[in-house]
Amino acid sequence: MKFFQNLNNIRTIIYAILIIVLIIAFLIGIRFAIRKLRPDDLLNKTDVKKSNLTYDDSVYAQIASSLYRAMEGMGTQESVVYSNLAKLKNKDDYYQLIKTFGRKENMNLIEWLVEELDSSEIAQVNSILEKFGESI
Ligand SMILES: [Ca+2]
Repeated sequence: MKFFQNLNNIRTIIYAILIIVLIIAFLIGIRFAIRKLRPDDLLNKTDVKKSNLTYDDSVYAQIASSLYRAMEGMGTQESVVYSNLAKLKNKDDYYQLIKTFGRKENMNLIEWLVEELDSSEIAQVNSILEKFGESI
């Protein structure tokens, strides 16, 4: 009798462990799905009209890397952020920059700006992006 009770207990414990493992696997799966979707979604949705672009690809790459250098690590060089964003002349320049910037440390450009800037600095950025009807 005792043997069968013990067997039942072991079976219950094994089932409990299996269920916990399944729940953890499920949560990890959801996390990955969210992480993969969120930034890619934004990058994929932004269609760029190549004919509207003001600059060569290399210029967007330069702007993207200056922005990243101004924001990465401790503090932020806000004036570098403003002056680089001010080089954008239209929506397609902006979208091209977002695409070129891609993801750094798993964040896209807009996520970087929102994370690095306070509300008055975001207002400053929005006043730059406003001329072609964009905001962060
Ligand atoms: Ca920083």
